[in-house]
Amino acid sequence: MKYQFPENFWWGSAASGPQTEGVYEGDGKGQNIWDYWYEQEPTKFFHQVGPEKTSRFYEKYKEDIQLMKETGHNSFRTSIQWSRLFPEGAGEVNQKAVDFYNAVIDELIANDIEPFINLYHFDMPMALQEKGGWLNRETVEAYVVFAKTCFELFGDRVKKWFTHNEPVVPVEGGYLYQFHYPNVVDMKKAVQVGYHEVLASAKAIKVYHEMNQTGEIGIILNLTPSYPRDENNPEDVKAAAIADAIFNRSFLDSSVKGEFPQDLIELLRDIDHLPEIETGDLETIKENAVDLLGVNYYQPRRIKAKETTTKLAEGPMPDDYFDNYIMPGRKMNPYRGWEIYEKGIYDILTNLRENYGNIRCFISENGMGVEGEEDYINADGSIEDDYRIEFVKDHLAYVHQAIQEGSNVQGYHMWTCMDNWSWTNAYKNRYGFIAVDLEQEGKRTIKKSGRWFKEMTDQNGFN
Ligand code: BGP
Repeated sequence: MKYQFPENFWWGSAASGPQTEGVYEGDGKGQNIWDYWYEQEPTKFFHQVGPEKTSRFYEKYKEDIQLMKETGHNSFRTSIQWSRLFPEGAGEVNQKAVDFYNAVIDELIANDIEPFINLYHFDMPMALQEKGGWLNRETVEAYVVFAKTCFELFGDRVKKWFTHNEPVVPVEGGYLYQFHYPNVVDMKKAVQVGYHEVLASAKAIKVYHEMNQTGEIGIILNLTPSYPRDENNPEDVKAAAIADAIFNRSFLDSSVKGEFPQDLIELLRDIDHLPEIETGDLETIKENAVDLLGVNYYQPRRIKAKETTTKLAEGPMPDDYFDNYIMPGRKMNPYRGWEIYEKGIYDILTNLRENYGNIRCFISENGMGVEGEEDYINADGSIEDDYRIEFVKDHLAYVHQAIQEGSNVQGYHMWTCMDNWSWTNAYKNRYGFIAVDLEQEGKRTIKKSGRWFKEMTDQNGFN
């Protein structure tokens, strides 16, 4: 079968400033929570490569953009590091940061690669985190200034903006399950943090539209379809709906429909965990829905009704409402511990078509992290990552099916272009189309998947 995609489909990859740039304390960059955490606990991170180095995009961006071209990109997403532009989170703009992001944007455009720019990718400036980070309402206002400054500086050339990448992750990681700084367990705080992220997003969208900018602004969400163990068991179905409300609809409904799901509101009210809301907030959220949606998809969530009574923490936790279910025989990515379920991507797109006004969307991340890719290396240094090619094809086949059925899907971005530094795995799991050799100053080599991607995008599809 031939999988042909619509004309002008966005093909490319995604990355983020903190995971690729490196150079902390260079050219005036301020500290963010990852720089700080790494300094405090370097052994927490594999391979001892921290965010101060990552993949050296700051110095190698020109070379990297050539490699993007060679691997068939017509678009590329990265983020502007808040702590690079505003070293203190607010106040003075760092001119060196302006110069750097201008140079990156111009280089992308000169190579016919459309820049997609995200504003927040887990990287709270430390100066703001010390005052509570997203818990503190002042951070929302500082974020709006940051966003407005970015639109003013780069909006003449950047036409695709995103307010957040995966806003649920700082909530889960920082305030529930301890894999992001500040590494606490407190569901009430988690709710407030999530609420402030939603509010900040709506306020940035409002500013963007008030400035009469000519592009579009959206949000990038990691959607994890929530499947009940037994569709005929009402208890399993109910548990799966709660997981869906907490992890998906919390941000999806508020971003696309401008309102929070009623079942989530009731759940939070029952445990006295509703966030602090100021007059006018809900109107701002209602009136400033996104123009387009980025969907990051890696894995589904399998859920069953609560059987175990184990408590994870003193106070309420999401897991008090459901158990995660390990489906027998499921296909796994053993390195990352994530289930590979290609049809999940189709189910998400169908849900968006049927229940979210068929909002214009694109796959903004999808990918496969693999440990020990050096085992697949050729004599010429390239990497035979056929499994990655299969992974992309299998997911794209479902994207194609959704498009045939009317889904409003505009593109597909892989995570990621260059192997890059990851929050909890450093360089253990490699995701890139292009290998980065840490022993050789970050030397780049295109993997087999990168070459395949070029052929595929040249034909705008595959067989
Ligand atoms: C997404 C993030 C990315 C990236 C990716 C891979 O959730 O948006 O920043 O890191 O996941 O996950 P990981 O690096 O944790 O394996």
